[in-house]
Amino acid sequence: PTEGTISTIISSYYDDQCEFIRENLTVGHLIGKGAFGFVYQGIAKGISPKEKVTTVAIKTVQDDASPEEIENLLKELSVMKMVGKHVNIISLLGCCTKGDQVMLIVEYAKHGNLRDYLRRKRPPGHVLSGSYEGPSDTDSNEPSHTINDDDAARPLTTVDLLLFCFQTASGMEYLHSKKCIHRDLAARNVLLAENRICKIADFGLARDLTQLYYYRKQTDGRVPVKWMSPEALFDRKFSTKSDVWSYSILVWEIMTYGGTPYPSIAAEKLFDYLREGNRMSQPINCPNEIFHLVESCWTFKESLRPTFARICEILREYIYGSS
Ligand code: ACK
Repeated sequence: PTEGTISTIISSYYDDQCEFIRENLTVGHLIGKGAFGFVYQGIAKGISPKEKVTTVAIKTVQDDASPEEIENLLKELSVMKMVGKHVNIISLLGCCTKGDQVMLIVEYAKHGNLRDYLRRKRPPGHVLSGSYEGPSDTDSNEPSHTINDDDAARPLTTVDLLLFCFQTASGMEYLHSKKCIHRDLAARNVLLAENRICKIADFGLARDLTQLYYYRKQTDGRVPVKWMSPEALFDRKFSTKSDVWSYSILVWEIMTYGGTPYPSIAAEKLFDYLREGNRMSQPINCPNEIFHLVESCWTFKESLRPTFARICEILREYIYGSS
């Protein structure tokens, strides 16, 4: 790959409307890294009309990234632009494509990912529904996100958990209305912003789900297959309905304060396990009505699963009452 190839790719994505002046962006500390690249915290001057400076998250790729990796980041940028803004999704604030490095500037979520947040907030002595997977990996570490929030000290109630379910469903309803399928909905891909607002992240990522690595156990013990519907798992058929299945696993994660799904089932046994009709059990604090909803979302036959519009309706009624 030559310099020329890369700059041609970048310039084909150039959009004046979205471009942010590089000099007004200060890149701060690293908050996340993965196969995709790096996420930094940063400060952007004048990016929002509401304030002089805004704390932002900056997504970028390694210095030695391949043209393909750069293009994936630019594709993510296009999807984010196409999707637009909703309170329950991480929105795009701008991008820098002019300099030597492509950077996506997105909303900053101060509490980090929902899974680790729930684990940090797990009430002492909380009994997991047969899914205890050892001490949570963040228990002894201070999170890299600053938590001196309004509400950080307050324990989570069942209503808070149900609000997380509702907010993520609202974000997904919006995403689907924009013809975007997530394909990797899980608590690790939901971020928590100020005032405990859930925001769906990484919906624009290009994912090669046909790759074998996706089926292998990840180094941190998470097995992505456990969020995948049977038809996604075996026919690579991703749709709004496979997102609904993943959502049922997400709700289960929320109600168990970040429990690990099917801890005793090996990834390669999962399909048979599900086909035989086995599912996870009802978390202790999960109300019956909500568990019925979860069960409808993990119906084997995809056409019988509800839409996110219907899920939102049910949750809204349960949380706020029908009036
Ligand atoms: O809990 P975390 O630090 O929160 O772990 C992940 C990590 O980067 C890899 O995705 C963090 N992260 C990603 N995007 C954002 C964002 N927009 N705001 C705050 N943290 C983010 C995430």
